Amino acid sequence: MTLFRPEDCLILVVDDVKLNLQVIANILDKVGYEITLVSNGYQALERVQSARPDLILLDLMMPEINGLEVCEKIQSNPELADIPIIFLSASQEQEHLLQAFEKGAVDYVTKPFHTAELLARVRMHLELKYSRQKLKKLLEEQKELVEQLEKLANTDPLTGVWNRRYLLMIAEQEIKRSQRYNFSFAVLLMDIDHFKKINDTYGHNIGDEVIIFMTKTVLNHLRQPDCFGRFGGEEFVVLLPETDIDEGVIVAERIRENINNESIAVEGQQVSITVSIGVASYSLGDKTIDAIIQRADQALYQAKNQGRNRVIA
Ligand code: GH3
Ligand code: MG
Ligand code: MG
Ligand code: MG
Repeated sequence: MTLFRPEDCLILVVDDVKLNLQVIANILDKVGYEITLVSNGYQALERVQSARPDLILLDLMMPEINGLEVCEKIQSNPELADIPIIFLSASQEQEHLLQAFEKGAVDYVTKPFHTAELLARVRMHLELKYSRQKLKKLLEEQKELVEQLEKLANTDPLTGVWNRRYLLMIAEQEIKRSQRYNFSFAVLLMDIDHFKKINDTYGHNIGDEVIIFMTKTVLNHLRQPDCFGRFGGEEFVVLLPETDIDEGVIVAERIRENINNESIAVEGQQVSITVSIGVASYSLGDKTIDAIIQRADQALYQAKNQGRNRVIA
């Protein structure tokens, strides 16, 4: 399987000897590669930036700055570092070869070279480069897919807020954090008052819209670390990290008041809802979230019993 066509590949050739440039250019041209030529290290650095070649054939011994320095400079730029550099050098010295690889070269070919061998090496390094790019793209796509799946698994489709699964997972994490650092954290359990009446009066679809509207109101009045989600039906939960029960009551009261004050236009009339909220907080000895939710549920039950549209801790 070929990953590239030679005419789509630009090869930069760097050599201070004009004849060398011509010979190499001829060889590459016959195969169909695109070529760009420069005759010193400074030009090479400029050309790499402006032309972004797919591969570089780099002479080692050049006046002013030599190939090793050029290679090092290119490699130190993250935007250019994935361009494969093949040294083409008259030097047979082991030390030069080792330095070239140390500076980040992918290969080292000595002059005079065999045409077929040079072309085979160029081809192999281009193939490796394109495989790396393909793999990188696949990994990015996979990462995106995983993120999408995670979002799907953790959010409520109607409102876009977190779902019960996610809320419980975060709550368990908060319990561990609270145990370790001796923090407190508050849980608000919120239920829309007489919601059946909204459904009975306006229909289930309008009921859905009212739920969506309500979640937006709540989101507008929460802090960034707070975790708000749908626990089920028209019941919602807010997790407040590093928050004690008194502060939790203040937040709950603010949410209750904001929902009470706002209304949504439905079929030409303003519909407003109220919520009741039960507040509980983590206390030493709580091993799972169930115990805290249970206390919040009892508080919510009392809020309903005492006339609704209120907060009870
Ligand atoms: P209370 O004040 O005691 O909470 O009265 P309520 O009428 O709200 O009673 P309850 O909480 O028991 O009932 C909730 C109703 O909410 C029943 C159910 O049909 C409705 N409901 C639950 N989920 C949805 C939903 O996703 N969309 C709509 N439109 N209605 C829902
Ligand atoms: Mg030279
Ligand atoms: Mg209700
Ligand atoms: Mg309910």
